[in-house]
Amino acid sequence: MARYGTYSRKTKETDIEVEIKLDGTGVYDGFCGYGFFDHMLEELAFHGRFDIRLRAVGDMATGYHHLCEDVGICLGRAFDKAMGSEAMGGASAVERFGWATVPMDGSLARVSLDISGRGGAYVDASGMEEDIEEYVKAFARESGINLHMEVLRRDNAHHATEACFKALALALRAAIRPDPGRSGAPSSKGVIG
Ligand SMILES: [Mn+2]
Repeated sequence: MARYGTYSRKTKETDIEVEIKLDGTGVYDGFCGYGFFDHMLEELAFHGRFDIRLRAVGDMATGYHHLCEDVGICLGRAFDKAMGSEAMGGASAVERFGWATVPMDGSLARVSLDISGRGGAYVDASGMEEDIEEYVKAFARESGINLHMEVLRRDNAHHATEACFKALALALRAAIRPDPGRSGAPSSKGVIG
C-alpha cells in the first residue's frame, strides 16, 4: 500500500496545502514564494526520494517566519499521516532510527533522528537562517520525530543549510525503511510514543 499523506491548513497568516508520497521518485512540485526554501524542499524530496506537492501562500510582509513554520506544521502532519499507525505498531514496522553525515563542498552536516512519537528538534546549525530553523522545529514536532541536526563545519550559509537538508533526507529515508524482520512496534515498550 502506498504511503501517502496530505494536509491543508488555512490561518490569517498562511494558506497551505501539502501532499507527500514516501515511496516516490524524488519530485518536488512546489512553490512557496521563498526561493531558497523551495530549493531546500527540493533537496529534501530528491534525496529522500519523496514526492512532495506544496501550494503555499503566506504573509510575507513580516518576512518568511510564518511561511516556514506553517509549511513545517503541514508537512510534519502529512508525514505523520503517511507513516500511519500500521508502520509504528502494526504488521509492517519500520527501521525507526536514521542518521546521515553529508558534506557539501566545505560544509559538513549531521542529522540523527528517531521516529519516536515524541517530536522535537535540537538544532545547532551555524549559518542556518532562523526562519528555516523554524521549519525544521515545526516539522519535527508535528511529525513526532526526535531530530538532532548539527553543522559540523561551514564554509558558507548556503552550503551548510543545504548539507543539513540532504542529511535530513537521507536520515528520513533510512528511518522509514520497512523492517520485514520485525512484527509489531519497533520499541521494547511495545508501542511508539
Ligand atoms: Mn544550492
